[in-house]
Amino acid sequence: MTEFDEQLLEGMRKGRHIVVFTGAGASAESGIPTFRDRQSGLWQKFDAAELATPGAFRADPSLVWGWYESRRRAVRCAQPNGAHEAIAQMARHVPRLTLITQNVDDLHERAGSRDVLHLHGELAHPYCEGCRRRHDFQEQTPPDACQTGRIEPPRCATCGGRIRPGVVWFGESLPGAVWQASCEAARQAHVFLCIGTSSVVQPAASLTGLAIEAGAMTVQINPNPTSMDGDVRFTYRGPAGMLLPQLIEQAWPSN
Ligand code: BJW
Ligand code: ZN
Repeated sequence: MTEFDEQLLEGMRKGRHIVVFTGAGASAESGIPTFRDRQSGLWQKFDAAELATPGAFRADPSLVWGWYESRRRAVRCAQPNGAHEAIAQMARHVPRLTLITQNVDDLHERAGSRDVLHLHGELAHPYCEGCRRRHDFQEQTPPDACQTGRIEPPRCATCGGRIRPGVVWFGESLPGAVWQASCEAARQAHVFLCIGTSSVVQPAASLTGLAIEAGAMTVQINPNPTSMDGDVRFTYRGPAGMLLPQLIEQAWPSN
């Protein structure tokens, strides 16, 4: 059992606005691989330049679409873990909670969080390259999670353009309104929690700096060192699915 600092617990009880900023580590205990973990990270096995850039999709659409489909299917088969559930629960204890995620899965929503700010898009919401209309999957039965390999991307029902994954690739801008709302929330946060992110991808990682500048109490939960170790006030080393429920229980004991 981790004992959280009393100053933090007090800050959470009194804070009128808590911002939670999550990365791939928040979904790791649901079986969704992170990007940069040494043994299991996606970028250990796959080349980001061949899969997660606009140029990669132009060069080999079926390779890229197939890879994102296999990840979307894996997410559909996964379940939210204790971290997602604790964050949804935290929202019930505070006047205002803003959840900002870099994750492209929907596990926060499936745990009960609402109005999640998805900085890097969503696997479930691909859109047309031509007219940018959202593409809806017509799935009668759960897709086969084991199917991998190349899949030809579907075509847009309106303009015939190619449908692309609904995520933000390297070199692309973040969705403007989501980014603006995230910066505003970070600047107004009383407590800012970074959960399961290596904090190396910009501009997302700069949100923590905005919160620090604005005087927020900053906290990090991660089993490994991160680039923010010297900057945040409280760091707790361990898996978020285990530590976040303990944090909630210590901040707002149930009995
Ligand atoms: C646990 C755990 C457990 C494990 N519990 N924790 C040089 C300097 C600065 C910037 C750049 C640069 N060169 C290029 C850039 C820009 C680039 C960038 O930042 N690159 C860096 C890698 C250097 N950024 C961009 O391109 C962004 N756009 C942009 O800047 O636009 C302006 C521009 C325009 C034109 C040209 C150039 C710039 C867009 C970034 C988009 C990121 N996209 C991805 C892929 C999304 C689609 C997909 O899913 O495939 O987003 S990359 C990937 O990284 C994904 C993630 O959201 C993102 C962040 O990763 P995250 O979540 O932190 O995961 P990990 O794996 O890094 O960390 C997991 C953590 O969990 C670890 O710390 C573990 O320890 C921990 N953990 N188990 C708790 N149980
Ligand atoms: Zn279209």
